Amino acid sequence: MTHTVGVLGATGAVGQRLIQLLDPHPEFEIRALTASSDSAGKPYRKAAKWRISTPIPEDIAEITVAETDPGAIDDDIDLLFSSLPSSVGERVESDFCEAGYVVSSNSSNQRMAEDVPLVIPEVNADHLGLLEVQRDERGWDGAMVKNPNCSTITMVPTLAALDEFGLSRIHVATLQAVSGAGYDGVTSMEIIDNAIPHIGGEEEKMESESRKLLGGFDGAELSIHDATVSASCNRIPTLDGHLENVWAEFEEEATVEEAREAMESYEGIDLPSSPDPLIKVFEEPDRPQPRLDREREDGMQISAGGLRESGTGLQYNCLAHNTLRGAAGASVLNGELLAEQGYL
Ligand code: 2RA
Repeated sequence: MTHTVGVLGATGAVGQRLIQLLDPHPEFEIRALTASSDSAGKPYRKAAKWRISTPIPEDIAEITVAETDPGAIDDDIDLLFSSLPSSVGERVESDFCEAGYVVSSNSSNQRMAEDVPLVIPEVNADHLGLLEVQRDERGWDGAMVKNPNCSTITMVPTLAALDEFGLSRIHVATLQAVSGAGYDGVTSMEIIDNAIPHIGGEEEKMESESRKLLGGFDGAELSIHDATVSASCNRIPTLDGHLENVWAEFEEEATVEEAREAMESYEGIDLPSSPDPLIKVFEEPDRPQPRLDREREDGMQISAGGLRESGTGLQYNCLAHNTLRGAAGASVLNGELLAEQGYL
């Protein structure tokens, strides 16, 4: 069955990636695009400064961009994907849900709200049950599901695989690509020969979102995971792909071999955009690397490697394509989960 979908914030970097992933898509058909009022009223080909290497799909190029307002789009849209800047999303996403739309959002606003499911389908698909609580509490006809920040998505599936040993303490240092900050082309050259520490609130996002994603859901309430998470986030001159160094400590002993086996055998989910396997584990200690490994499984696979004993736990590195798996692809997967579970 095909569902009609729209993209809120369709001219931005993640909005463009959403269009790339949704046209074509086996379950979804794009019918509406919105952007800021400067773009509204223009055909998409004129409104967007298209940065993706393949051309704008022909059927998308002529769609007239609407204002990001529930009154400006058709009400027969089954699902809206949102890649709005957080401050705009904070203001308007709830209006769309109140007006009856189901929203799968990459925007960071409300990710930690108690009645908003923050979901990576392969990790905590059951948290979608929180939508019943959301409906009762907010009185919405629509619904809102969020995916986490790209740096969080890169690490959490590997931690979910290792949680059978009882995660107790996690430290992580990130090396994040410039596309995560919206740098492109010539502007990204500004960071050559440099690295920028402490990049705008990423640390707090990783620390809080990871514990929510790994927490339990009893059908009515979420519990946050007990592990402590401590993050340091850095921007480096890579175009796409976030690489992360993780140190994990456990309640039970976990050997390198057991950890590798747990990651390799961690089950994915059967959705159109989910990779198989979810986690690729490299034997070579110098893999994964962004340029070599970010496009695996259409940019949707998580890679890990360099597993070794360190201090009182294990150390390893992980990688994901930040605008595909970490943003647009994450929202699309959540949309596929909503469809599969009958929310559309
Ligand atoms: C980044 N926060 O800085 C972005 C991605 N969501 O990489």
